[in-house]
Amino acid sequence: MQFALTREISPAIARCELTHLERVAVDLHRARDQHAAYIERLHAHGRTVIALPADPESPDCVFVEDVAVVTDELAVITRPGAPSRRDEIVPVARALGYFRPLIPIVPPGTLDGGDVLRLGRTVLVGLTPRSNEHGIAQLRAALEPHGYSTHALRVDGCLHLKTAVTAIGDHALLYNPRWIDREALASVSPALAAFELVEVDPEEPFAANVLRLDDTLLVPAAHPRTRARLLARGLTCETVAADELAKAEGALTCCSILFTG
Ligand code: CIR
Repeated sequence: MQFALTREISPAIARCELTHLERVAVDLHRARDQHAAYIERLHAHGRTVIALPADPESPDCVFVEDVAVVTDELAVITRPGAPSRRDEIVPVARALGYFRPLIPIVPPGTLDGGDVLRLGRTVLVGLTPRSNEHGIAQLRAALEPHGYSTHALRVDGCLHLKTAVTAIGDHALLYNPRWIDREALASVSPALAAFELVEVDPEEPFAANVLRLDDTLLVPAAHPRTRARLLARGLTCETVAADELAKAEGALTCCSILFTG
C-alpha cells in the first residue's frame, strides 16, 4: 500500500519561520482549501492519506516533510534546524513508528527533510542553515548499511535543497541554476552526471519544487512557464494552487511524506 502522511495547517501559521521572504498575511481559509485540494490529488493517485491534526503551538507543522526521511528500510526522525519546529517530530514519529524502525538525529546534528532528495540509492542533502555537517553525517550513517550513498551539496539563496531541485523522472531533475550549481550536481557521481537537468523558467525561481506521483508531476499553478517546459518534454503535469502556503516558504513536497507500507 502507498501512504502519504500529512498534517493539517496550524491556526498559528502567521507566526511561521521565514528566511528569504517578507512576511505577508496567509489567508488561513484559502490555505486550508488549497491544502485539501492537494490531499485530494494524493488520494486520486492512490495514496492512503494519514492526516495528523495540527498543533496550535507549531506554526509550521503542515510542512511534515521536514521532520522525517523515510526509506523502505527505516525512518530517520530529524532534528529541525529551526528550534521552533522541534516539537513537530513527536506525532510524526509516533505515526511512522507503526511502519518503520525509527532513528533520531541527535544534537549537535540538525537536519530538515526538505534538504534531502533521494534518487534511488543516491541521497543528496543540502548543506544549509537548517541541515549541518553533523546531521548529514548521522543520516549517512543510518542509510549506509542499507546501500545508500549520501552526498552533501551547498545550496545558496533559498531555504532547502528541494527548493532548488527535485526529480521529474528516474534520470531527470528540475532545478534552479541560481540556487544550486549544475557542475556540483553533475559531479556527485557518474550516474548523476548522466541525468537530464532541466532548468526552471528564470521568471519562476520557486518552480523547481514539484511533487512526483508515479508518472505524474504535481506542479504549482503559479509557474506556468516551467510547466510548459515540462509538457514540452512529454511529461504529464497536474496543477494545484499552492500560493497561500508559498507565503510561508512552503512548496509541494513539504506537505507530505510518501512511503510504502
Ligand atoms: C520553515 O521555514 O521552516 C517553514 N516556514 C517552511 C518549510 C518548508 N518546508 C520545505 O520546504 N520542506
